Amino acid sequence: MDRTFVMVKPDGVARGLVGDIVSRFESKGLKLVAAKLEKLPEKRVREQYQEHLEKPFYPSLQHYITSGPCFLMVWEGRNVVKVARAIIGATNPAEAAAGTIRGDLAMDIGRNVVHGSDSPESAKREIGIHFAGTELVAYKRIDEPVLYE
Ligand code: D4T
Repeated sequence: MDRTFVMVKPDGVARGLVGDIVSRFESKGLKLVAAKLEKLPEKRVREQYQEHLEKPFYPSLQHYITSGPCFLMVWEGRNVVKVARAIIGATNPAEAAAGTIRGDLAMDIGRNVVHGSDSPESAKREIGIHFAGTELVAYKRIDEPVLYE
C-alpha cells in the first residue's frame, strides 16, 4: 500500500485542530501507521523544506515551524499522496476549496495548518527524515474489505 507524510503545523496544534484533522483522514478510509507530537529541530525542517531554502519566505517558514510542537503522521492507502493532498486543499487557504482542511480551517498561506507530501518520492523522503522504520506499525483496519473493490 502507498504511504504519505502529513504534519499538523504548530498553528494547528496550538488551535486544538489535531483531532479534527486526524478524523478527516480516518473517516476517508486511510490507515494511520505512525504518529507523534514533536518540536522539530531546525536540521529536520531544513531537510524537509530543502527545495525552499533559498526562497524569500524560508526564514519565516522555519521560524514558524520550529515555534511549537507539530503532530507528525504517516498514512497508508491506495493513491494516498493524491488523496491526502485533496483532503488538505490548495497551499493558499484563500484559494482552498470549502470542505478541505485549509479551505475550512485556515486564512493565511504562512499559517496553513497542515503539510502533506506532494509526490510518492517526497513522501518516502519525508517519512525517512522524521520516522525510524520501527515506528511504522503494521495492522489491519477492520473495514479494509469494504473500502476497496
Ligand atoms: P506544505 O509543503 O507545507 O504542505 O505546503 P505545500 O506543499 O502545499 O506548498 P509549498 O511546498 O509550495 O510551500 C511550503 C510551505 O511554505 C509556506 N509558504 C509557501 C509561504 O509561507 N509563503 C509562500 O509564498 C509559499 C509559496 C507554506 C507552505
